[in-house]
Amino acid sequence: MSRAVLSVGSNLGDSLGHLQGVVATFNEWVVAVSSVYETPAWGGVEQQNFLNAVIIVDDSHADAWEWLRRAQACEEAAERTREVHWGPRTLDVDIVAVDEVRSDDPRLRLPHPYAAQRAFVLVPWLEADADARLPEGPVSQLLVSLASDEVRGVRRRPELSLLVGSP
Ligand code: PH2
Ligand code: MG
Ligand code: MG
Repeated sequence: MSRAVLSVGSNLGDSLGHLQGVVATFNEWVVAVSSVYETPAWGGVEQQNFLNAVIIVDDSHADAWEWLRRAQACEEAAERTREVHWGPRTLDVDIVAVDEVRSDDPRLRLPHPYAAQRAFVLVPWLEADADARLPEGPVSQLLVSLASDEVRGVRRRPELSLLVGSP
C-alpha cells in the first residue's frame, strides 16, 4: 500500500479546471478529495488568491518517486512554467506525505517541509482525513498553533466542488 497526500493549487488560467484535471488523472487511485478553498497567497509574493484542495490517493504499486512523476506529469499537462519561486502558477501538485516516508532528497522532501506552516494545506487535509498527522503532531493540533487570521483566510468555496469518478 502507498498512500499519498497531494496538495493542489492554482492561481492562473482556469484554476478549477486545472484542479479537476488532477482528480480526473488520478481518478483510479483517489480515496478522498477535500472541498475547494480560496486562499490568500502564502510566501510573500504579491499575487492573486489561489484555489487549493487536498487529494488523498492510494496505489499499492506506486512509491514516493512514482507519485512525484505522476504529479509532475499533471503540472506539465497544465503547461506549468516555473518563473518565480512561490509565484503564480497554472497548477502546482505538491506531495505532502507518502505513508510514513521521510526523505531529505532536495527533489522530494517528505513530509513536505512547509506543510505544517500552511493553512492552505492543513485545512483541506483535515477535512479530507480527520486523523491526518505530520511528525510535528496531529494536523488538528497544528492548526491551533497557526495564526488564526491565516486559518480564517482559507475559505471554503462550496459552489466549486471537484467531481470524483467516471463522468
Ligand atoms: N503555492 C505556492 C506559494 N504560495 N499560496 C497559496 N495560498 N496556495 C498555494 O498553493 C501556494 C501559495 C507555491 O507552491
Ligand atoms: Mg507548492
Ligand atoms: Mg510544487
